[in-house]
Amino acid sequence: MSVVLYWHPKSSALPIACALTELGVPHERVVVDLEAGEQRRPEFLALNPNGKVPTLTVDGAPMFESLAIQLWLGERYGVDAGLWPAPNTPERLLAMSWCAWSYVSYGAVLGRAYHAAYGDDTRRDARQAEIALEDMDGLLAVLDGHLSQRPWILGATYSLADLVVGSVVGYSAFMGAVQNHPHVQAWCDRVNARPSMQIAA
Ligand SMILES: N[C@@H](CCC(=O)N[C@@H](CS)C(=O)NCC(=O)O)C(=O)O
Repeated sequence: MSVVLYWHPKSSALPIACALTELGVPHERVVVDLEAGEQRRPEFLALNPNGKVPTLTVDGAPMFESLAIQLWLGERYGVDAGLWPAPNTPERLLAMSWCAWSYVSYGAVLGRAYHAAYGDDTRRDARQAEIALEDMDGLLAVLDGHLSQRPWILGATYSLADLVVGSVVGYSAFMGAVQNHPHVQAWCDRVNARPSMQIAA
């Protein structure tokens, strides 16, 4: 199976490169120069009409959206690698739930907070940034409660769910909400210490 990751090391494609590494998937990485606008070239738009990285091709067939790619990697390679739960197990349900939580629920609030705090003049809004940070804090409190009962998202052992959720939550740490949640902070540190997370950004 030929797997190609179209990425840029300083982008949301980085966690996909980390997951491919963690799972030991042989793959090729093609840098898309976002500053030069390579993502808008017709040959790239034919793979991903959104013009974004990450984009993955599998035997030439494209897929996009980080969450979809991560879930597919878990299913295709993670079960064999012992890093993703088998189908039809309670752990699989939990893994999918937390991964969606990170990209969809937490990701939406993180996006709001980011644009309100650091966006261009048309989007920056101190009050909205404050509200979004409070919302992030509320979601992190839920994750903190979960991690106060177990060391990893699925329980006793590390899994791809930790890499996925940890990438999204870890990215948001610079905004200042993570360190208020000691279990989340300690877990982020453990996730980030994995050799697979050391790909240069
Ligand atoms: N929801 C998408 C977001 C992808 C995304 O926004 N990628 C950015 C890099 S972090 C990008 O390619 N931007 C190029 C552009 O918008 O021109 C995912 O998770 O895959």
